[in-house]
Amino acid sequence: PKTIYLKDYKPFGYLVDSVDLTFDLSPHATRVTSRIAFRPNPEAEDREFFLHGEKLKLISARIDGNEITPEVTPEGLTAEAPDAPFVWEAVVEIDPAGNTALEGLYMSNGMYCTQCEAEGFRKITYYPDRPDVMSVFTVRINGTLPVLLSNGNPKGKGDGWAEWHDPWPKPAYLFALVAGDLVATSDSFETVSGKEVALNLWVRPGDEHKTAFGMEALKKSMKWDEDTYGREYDLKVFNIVAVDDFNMGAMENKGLNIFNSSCVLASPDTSTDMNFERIEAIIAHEYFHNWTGNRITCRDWFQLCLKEGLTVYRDSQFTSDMRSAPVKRIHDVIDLRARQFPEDNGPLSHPVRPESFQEINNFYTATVYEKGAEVIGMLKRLVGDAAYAEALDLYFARHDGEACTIEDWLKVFEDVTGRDLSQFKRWYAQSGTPRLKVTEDWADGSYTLHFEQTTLPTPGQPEKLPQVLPIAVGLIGPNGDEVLETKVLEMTEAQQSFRFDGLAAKPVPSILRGFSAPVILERETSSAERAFLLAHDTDPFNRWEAGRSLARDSLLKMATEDAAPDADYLDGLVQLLRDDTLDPAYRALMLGLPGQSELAGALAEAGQTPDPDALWQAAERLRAAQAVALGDLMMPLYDSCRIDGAYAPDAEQSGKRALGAALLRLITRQDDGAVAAAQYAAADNMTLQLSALACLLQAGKGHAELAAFYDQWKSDRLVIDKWFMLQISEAAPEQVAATATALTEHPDFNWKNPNRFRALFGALAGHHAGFHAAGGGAYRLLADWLIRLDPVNPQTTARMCSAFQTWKRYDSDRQTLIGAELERIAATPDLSRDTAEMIGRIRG
Ligand code: B3K
Ligand code: ZN
Repeated sequence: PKTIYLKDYKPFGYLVDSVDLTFDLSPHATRVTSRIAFRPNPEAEDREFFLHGEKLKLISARIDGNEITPEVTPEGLTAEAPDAPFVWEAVVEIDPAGNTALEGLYMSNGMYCTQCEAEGFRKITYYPDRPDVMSVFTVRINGTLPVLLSNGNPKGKGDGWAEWHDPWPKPAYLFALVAGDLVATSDSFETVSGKEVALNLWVRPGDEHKTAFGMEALKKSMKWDEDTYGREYDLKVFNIVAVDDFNMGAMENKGLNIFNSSCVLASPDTSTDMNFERIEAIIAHEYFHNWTGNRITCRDWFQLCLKEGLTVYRDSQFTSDMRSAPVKRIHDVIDLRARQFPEDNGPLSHPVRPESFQEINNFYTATVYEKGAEVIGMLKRLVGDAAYAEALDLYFARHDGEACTIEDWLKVFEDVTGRDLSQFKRWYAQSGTPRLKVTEDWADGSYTLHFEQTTLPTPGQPEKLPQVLPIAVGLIGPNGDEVLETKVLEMTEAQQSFRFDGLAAKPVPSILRGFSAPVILERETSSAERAFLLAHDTDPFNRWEAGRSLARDSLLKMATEDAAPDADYLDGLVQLLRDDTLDPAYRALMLGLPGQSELAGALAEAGQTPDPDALWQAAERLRAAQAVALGDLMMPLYDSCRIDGAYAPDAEQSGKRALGAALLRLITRQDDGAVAAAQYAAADNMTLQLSALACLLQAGKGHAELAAFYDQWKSDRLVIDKWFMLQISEAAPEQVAATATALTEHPDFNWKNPNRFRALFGALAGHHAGFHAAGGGAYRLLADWLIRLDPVNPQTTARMCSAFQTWKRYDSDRQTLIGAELERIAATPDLSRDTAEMIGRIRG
């Protein structure tokens, strides 16, 4: 397979003035007729006329009306084109019903839909399928299905046809088409300048009761983007469609967002509070792309973080505004550590802006998205809120309608602030998570913090240079009062010290408040000092972090030295949970423990070999100790989490239910599941039903409930995904592989559906002790199924390969077992480019 490099970028030889497409829909033989107006690109040197095209049957091709015979390869075609404006016309035939890869035009439950990002449009027709080629599209759909949708505004429709026109130039990856027997929930939004926008959320008949929340989220997002970023919507209609078979979460096609049904459909009886929050965020994310991604797009796919990092950053701001900002920040950091840190510190490590790839779909990663968003958060912290707002205004004004680069993005900040951001740019170019070591000095009223940053070598990057780190710091006096409010220290050197004078007593530092930079903080401190911060830190993130690091250290000592649970941690936890002034959501987070994989990573970083069983036992013991420490507090607190009145998926109610669920986990350890069974029986929403069932399963009970749950929900795919997932994630480690194997034989294991495949195998890979259980049964099972899925759906297969990315952390037996599975996958004949690249990188 060919490697593509950022440094080789060249503009396309032609510009596209307009694209006219006609689709004659037919499941196995859809005809696509294209009429494309090209003209030489004055900015380009090379005038080669190459159009991408894959899996297309070329029926005819014309240039300016004259039939031609282009040179066709599996990747595309080349033709002799004039050095003057001309019209290209082609007719191709495609097979949507046979398209199981779910890229290009495909069918899901009798409905046609598309997924073009990143390079799927080339499976629809011949085209310069690259994001810097932007054009205006007009689409005609001929088909017998009642609803026929494409991008932009409706132009006309009649019996068996519909026409759409999108006035905004766009790259082909934002093209979309949907045709199906669909019903809409409709509403409208009046934009800030008084324009009426028709909003539709399209679903399959039977799903109408799950649309209300998504529609509200859309309206909130539209309003928020006007209020916060001054961004107004720019078409007469905004359509969202829910699809059951989809490779990822959702897609921001211009005016026609397509969503995995799991990321848009919601109702209290079938969705958890977490589902609701996620749906609200994804709807916002896709909507926000209308400006950050669509109006201003990426010059090439190396610039993916330009739209994704910024849009994730924007959706996290939105969630912080809609819900609790500290809780959102903590959730984001938990997620970053769980998904991005292992990526950045293993064989798949790559810069936020990668410099090469074989298959771009493999780079829709936590690094590009979430680290990309962290980088923007740091930039905002460094320049301040006002300059950030000004820079964004300039970005929109200067680049609207363009395909841009990270250089363009940073330049607006440089122009607004006069800062030189060349060092900051390393955040885009250097991979790996910086480690920040802190030591301190205290003498005569002066307190000094010494910082040292290092980043370990990563694939292709043996040497690392110092990065700009905004380190938010506060100081707390011995009596618990803050003596220095949050101040952002700007670290630019490998080693740097900051002094604070005129202090009456040696303070306790609160470092990296709000997780002001995505680094690994290394600081030797006593658990007493952490407990002090847990009690007194005014920064809600660092207060949580103090508890988290106490729990982490305690678990690591328990796992490696057979230590007892840390008493400071347990005391601090009890104090916090007693504190009714604290948000229940926040207290629920305090009860959480660092994930098993995160602990394994921490041990590996410290040069030790993690033992999954020991880590599992440690967590079990610490949970038991939490329950004992909380003792009599648990039941009244659990009772206080009960909600009288109607269910609402808002921050307040979700917070209470989250705390109730965390407590129920502990209570179930002591009461054999009595309270959980009662909660299950009384539950009138999915959040309570599922959390009760999870507790019961974890306690080795709940068989009757599990069967009843299946019976109740067997016709709801999204709930049955949860049923698959839960049985694995709540199984005891030694039962995980067998449970998963049995579930693969269940008649509902429709493995070609990505949600179902991920429900089962995501849960398998996510159960640390179960996945790594001795013997390697889980490794083998996953590898078997990756091999089976690859020819059907390379994208989903490749994504799931990352379950193996941490394999070098483990002991030699496990490494041998995983290594053999990786080798077996690699040796599979005709492995997809997607999976081959991933396995190749993971093997290193
Ligand atoms: N831009 C899409 C992701 C496309 C993934 C292609 N493999 C969704 C999003 O980030 O909003
Ligand atoms: Zn996105």
